[in-house]
Amino acid sequence: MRQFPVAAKRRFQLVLIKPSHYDDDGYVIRWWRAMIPSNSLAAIYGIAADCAERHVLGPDVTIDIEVIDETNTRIDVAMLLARFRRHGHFGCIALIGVQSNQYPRALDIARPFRAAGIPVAMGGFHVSGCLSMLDGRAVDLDACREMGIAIFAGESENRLETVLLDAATGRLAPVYNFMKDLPDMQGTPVPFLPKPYIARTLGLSASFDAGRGCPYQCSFCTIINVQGRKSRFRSPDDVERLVRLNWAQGVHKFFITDDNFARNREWEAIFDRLIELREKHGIPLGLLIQVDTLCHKVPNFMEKAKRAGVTRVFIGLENVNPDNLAAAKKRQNKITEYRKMLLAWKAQGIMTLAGYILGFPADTPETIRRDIAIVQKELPVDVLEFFCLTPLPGSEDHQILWNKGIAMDSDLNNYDTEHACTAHPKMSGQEWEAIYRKAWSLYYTPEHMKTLLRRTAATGGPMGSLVKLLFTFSTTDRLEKVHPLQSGIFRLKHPSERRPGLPRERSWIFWPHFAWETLYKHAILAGTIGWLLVWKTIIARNPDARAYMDQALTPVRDDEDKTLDLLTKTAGAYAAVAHVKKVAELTGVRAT
Ligand code: B12
Ligand code: SF4
Repeated sequence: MRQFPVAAKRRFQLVLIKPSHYDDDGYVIRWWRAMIPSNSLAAIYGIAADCAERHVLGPDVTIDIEVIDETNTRIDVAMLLARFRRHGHFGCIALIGVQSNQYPRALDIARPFRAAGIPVAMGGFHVSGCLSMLDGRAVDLDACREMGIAIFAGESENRLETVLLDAATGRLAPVYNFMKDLPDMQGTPVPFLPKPYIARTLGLSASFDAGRGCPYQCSFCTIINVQGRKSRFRSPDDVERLVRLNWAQGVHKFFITDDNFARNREWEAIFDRLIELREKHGIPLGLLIQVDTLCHKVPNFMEKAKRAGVTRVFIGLENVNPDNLAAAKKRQNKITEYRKMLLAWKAQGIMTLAGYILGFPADTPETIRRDIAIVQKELPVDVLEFFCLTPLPGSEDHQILWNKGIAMDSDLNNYDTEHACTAHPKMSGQEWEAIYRKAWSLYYTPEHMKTLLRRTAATGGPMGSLVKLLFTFSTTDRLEKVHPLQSGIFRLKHPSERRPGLPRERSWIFWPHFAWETLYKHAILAGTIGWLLVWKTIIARNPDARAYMDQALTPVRDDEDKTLDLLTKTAGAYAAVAHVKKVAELTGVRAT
């Protein structure tokens, strides 16, 4: 717990909790070490620490800040209740960055604190998305009102202190709605977490959002309706400040969480500053960024990304069928550009991770199998991540279904992009979820993992890093039944953390089962890592490794519209190629 000492008479207890959610058996998803740190927590911690340093509750009040990320830490409710009692309930439980799938768990966490009369506030994408797109009560927001939890919609830069003041004076409002007033980010407190909290995640990396907002209009997206379509950004000075703050505690790897860093209006100035920090000041930056499929067309973007220290890039590929992309209003994704873009990242030696959504209107189990095979053979992408198309509260898709009264899953815990939450025109819910689960093993076959290692060896990419990713992405859904983005090392469970309403398992059944499950999973994990390391060594030592070539690595050719399955297997692909040719004819620019 961080304390900000002065000659204080009172100590305000601010407990920042990022809730996890329940797995399919009803247990909280929690790990000894979670995979990725929570940027929402880092953002609020930075703002709260600034409030504490400025003594926003008065000169005689110290703010004690505690951070709990439930994906890696068990919430000790009894200990927290005792602490609040010691401080005369002077404080607040802040439920941070609550997504729709985490909303039921967040309410369950809040219950004992509200019962004890402790102020509780909640923010994040569920409440913000609902207030942005729906009537202010949907979906399930009345549960907060009934329990007396303050809802905070919008962004808390320059606003958190209002909430803290209200909590300190026992006057928390039911709703704080700033959705129509998105703040500028420049000069605001930067995201930051002290090292002991970062150490509870793997790889000692931190995170920050260099900007918010995306210009596109994908119908499944919540981000544009919560953070807006206009690009807002931190200044290069802000970014330097947070890099130096982290470097001072030995942290130099960052996940830049902008949904589309290529559309951050300040991307170049930010990269330039990061390049300076890396090349002139010797900070060994390692960065993961998220971009769109047209980023290779932004002059200098990829070259500067490399120099700034980007080692991994996440791309919202989403699908290879243009009919599906059009249905989701994701028209900026041009399948005719996919190979150029992915080859350009390969040329920089940067690994690509692509999101792939299953359950668009034209999808069936058969077309999904076909499309995964096309990706394996023809696209030089390293890691593919699958998601079920989900009407996330806050998205246009959800708003349309809600307003039309079309049935959707009433359990928000399932809105984790791993479950079928509404009907599909061509697949039953079971078929959809079955092909989602199957997709992981269809892509991560032993043969394809060897191919990915060969491609990386041939292009001089980081093989050790690829092994780590393949290990995680090939095993997590199969063994843990959760998405790799929610994963970690050594799954922890406790009988007391089962979802209310489900029976509590007896200890003599629960613990032997847990021990057996853990042993079994770790035996498979050990086998997989061993297998990957053996193949990495064999492939890396092959004297012909650099000469390896296959369809995916082949440079883009003019006749691909006739030879590639990617461009010939669907009516949408034909139309996309015809469109590119027509534009080329009219403008005189080469078609492929
Ligand atoms: C980085 C990220 C991740 C990271 C880290 C998680 C995190 N939240 O930091 C990782 C990779 C782990 C991740 C995983 C997942 N994610 Co994610 N993630 C994001 C992303 C890109 C950025 C989050 C972020 O840092 N935003 C910036 C912060 C500052 O914004 P914020 O959280 O909204 O917080 C601000 C305000 O809301 C407010 N606020 C927030 N909480 C509180 C509390 C109080 C009391 C107050 C006063 C104010 C307040 O103040 C903050 C500062 O202004 C968002 C999209 C986005 N643009 O936000 C998706 C997003 C949050 N993720 C989403 C999803 C679905 C997931 C997964 C379920 C995907 C999966 N199947 O694995 C998992 C869940 C795992 C988990 N444990 O969270 C969805 C949630 C949609 C929804 N309606 O629920 C989003 C919106 C993306 C999308 N597809 O639409 N994610
Ligand atoms: S490109 Fe990404 S962030 Fe932008 S609207 Fe589409 S899904 Fe949302």
